[in-house]
Amino acid sequence: MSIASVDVIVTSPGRNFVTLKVTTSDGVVGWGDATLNGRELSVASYLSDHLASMLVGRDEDRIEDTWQYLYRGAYWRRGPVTMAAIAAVDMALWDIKAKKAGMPLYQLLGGASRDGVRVYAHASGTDFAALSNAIAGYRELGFTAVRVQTGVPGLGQIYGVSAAGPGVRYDYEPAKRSGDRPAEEQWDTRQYLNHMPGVFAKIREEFGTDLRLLHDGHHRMSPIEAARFAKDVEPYDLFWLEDATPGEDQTALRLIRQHSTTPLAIGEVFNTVYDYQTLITERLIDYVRSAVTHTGGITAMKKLLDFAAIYGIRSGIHGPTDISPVGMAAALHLDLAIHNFGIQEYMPHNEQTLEVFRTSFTFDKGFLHPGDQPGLGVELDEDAASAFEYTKAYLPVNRLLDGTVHDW
Ligand code: KDG
Ligand code: MG
Repeated sequence: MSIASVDVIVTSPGRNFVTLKVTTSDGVVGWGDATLNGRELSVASYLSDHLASMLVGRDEDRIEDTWQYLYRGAYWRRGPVTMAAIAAVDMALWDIKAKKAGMPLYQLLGGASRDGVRVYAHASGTDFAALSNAIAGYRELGFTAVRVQTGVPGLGQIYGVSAAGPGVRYDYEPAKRSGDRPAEEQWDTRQYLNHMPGVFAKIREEFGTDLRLLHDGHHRMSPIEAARFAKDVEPYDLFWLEDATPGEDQTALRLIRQHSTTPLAIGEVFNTVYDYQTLITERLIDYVRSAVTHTGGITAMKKLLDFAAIYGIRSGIHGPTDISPVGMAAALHLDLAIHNFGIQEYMPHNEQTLEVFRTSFTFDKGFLHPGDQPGLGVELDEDAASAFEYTKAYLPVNRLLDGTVHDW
């Protein structure tokens, strides 16, 4: 058998998604997620203008060989566009292989290492009352872990805080349909550093010590600011502090480590194992945050997580709404199978998205399971997808109060 056709489907059920459909000569269909938030069409073009013709006629079972063919064969390596495109092909081929085997993908990855995948929800609020309300709501739903983000006095709308007001299943969608340019937000690290530790103190007072608390710094602190923050929040026992500093500078994490025992997570903007080389071998992080969708797919992610395992570093796979249900399924199968699982991010998709992507995930008391359908367990409904046209959307740009562009 061989690959008969390769199609790229762009749909926007509330937000944009790029999905790859690979069909074999005897009609088996595999799906892959190629969504790159705010730059979707670049990956769609990479796939349809460059990779599709290279894939037709290849043996769909040769997953490793196809990965190397696309990665080494391009000469130009790495980067989010290339690695999202390779990831989509890789996911689709694993979906096909598992469907042909009649097994859920996690069985081909070694079988389940646990009964379910602990997930964390996004709790946020513009002020403490709204945040506390969101945390309480997630606890009632059974979540055992929440990421907390809150407004900072003096700043307007900031990263990670729902504008929708108090609520549990709030929709926080950072990509804005803002016409031809990104929306702009304001930032001041000093006000943030002075405000946040008190918020964690109040959360621990109100909710006790059981709840796992996570927080995302979203690349905004300098190394020394991040070291101070990590030290200041130590008494509140964070599960992790994510993206404390910008992702390019691996050695920045050394400085944070020298000053604090707050566990560190990084990697959602990384796209290969090489971005982690120093971080893993020097044990500068505790959790790998890559998305399967942006890191070359299941093949590459499994190798990355096995490498991390040698150093006692665990997984914390990226799972925001800009990872489609196909990418989320790939994460869940890996989470279930690997030994060094840490936690999985879970931002539920909206109803329109779930009409387009039919999933078989189940949620029970804070744990997700990918289901036991053969393959990834997600099917895209092409008729439903065609009702939602691509709509340009951008992640915001951040500026300091004096107008200087800052990391968002
Ligand atoms: O596309 C960017 C978002 O996925 C990102 O801002 C979300 O930081 C994020 C997270 O931790 O989910
Ligand atoms: Mg993040």
